[in-house]
Amino acid sequence: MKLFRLGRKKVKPRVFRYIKKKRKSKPLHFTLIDPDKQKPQEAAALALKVKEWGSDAIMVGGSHAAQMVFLNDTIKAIKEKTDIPIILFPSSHSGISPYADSVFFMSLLNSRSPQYLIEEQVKGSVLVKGYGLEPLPMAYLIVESGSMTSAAWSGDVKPLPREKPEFAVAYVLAAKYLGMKFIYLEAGSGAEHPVPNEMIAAAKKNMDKDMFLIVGGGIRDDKTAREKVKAGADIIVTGTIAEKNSDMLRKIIKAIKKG
Ligand code: 1GP
Repeated sequence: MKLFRLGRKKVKPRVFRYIKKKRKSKPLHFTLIDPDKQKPQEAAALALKVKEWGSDAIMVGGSHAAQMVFLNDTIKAIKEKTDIPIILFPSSHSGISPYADSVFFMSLLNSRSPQYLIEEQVKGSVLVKGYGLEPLPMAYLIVESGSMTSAAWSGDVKPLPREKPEFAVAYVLAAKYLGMKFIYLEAGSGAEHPVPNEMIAAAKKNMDKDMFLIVGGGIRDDKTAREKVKAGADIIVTGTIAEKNSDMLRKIIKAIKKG
């Protein structure tokens, strides 16, 4: 089949509109589920729980390329249990599944490797079109967080120094001028320190009104989540805390929704 014939149906920006509409009233919380970490049915049960607690979307992905079969089965199981939007968060083109609603079509802008800057995207673009997935254009930026995280190591990253928000701003401006709608400041899963508030504030100040700032990595309590929202985050992502302390996750979501 010729490439231009793939996915001819026009993809509606449903998830983008959903995020935009929800953000008008409150900041958002996304739950990251790594398909390698639990069985599909457990992931589905978690998705159902977090939706009840007010989480706005499920991101599915991880730093290690999950086996396709786990990825697909996890997404299908989540879909059976809940109607919460499922956004792929792929670490390579093999993290793209036809069963999701949309995909963070992301470039790891502070990677030193062309693989994460553009090569995986070139391979993935054909899948996104063929599967009819809604792409959400995102700049992914990894911030120093105390020690080497899997994301920084696997992505061959030059992490943004914590004390230099101006470096982050330069990347944010580049992403804005390239037309990206989401900026993800990432400390890395299980990070020792989350993204600094000053960096969040500086990034947000330099973004357009129709752009969204995502912050994640190492957010383990409600006070920290609230601080990040106050500093300017539109969307907070948590992953690890769901496995460790679901009561705290509930508190985190509540704190984010206070605005
Ligand atoms: C990783 O930012 C996310 O991409 C989530 O991090 O697991 O530390 O919550 P945590």
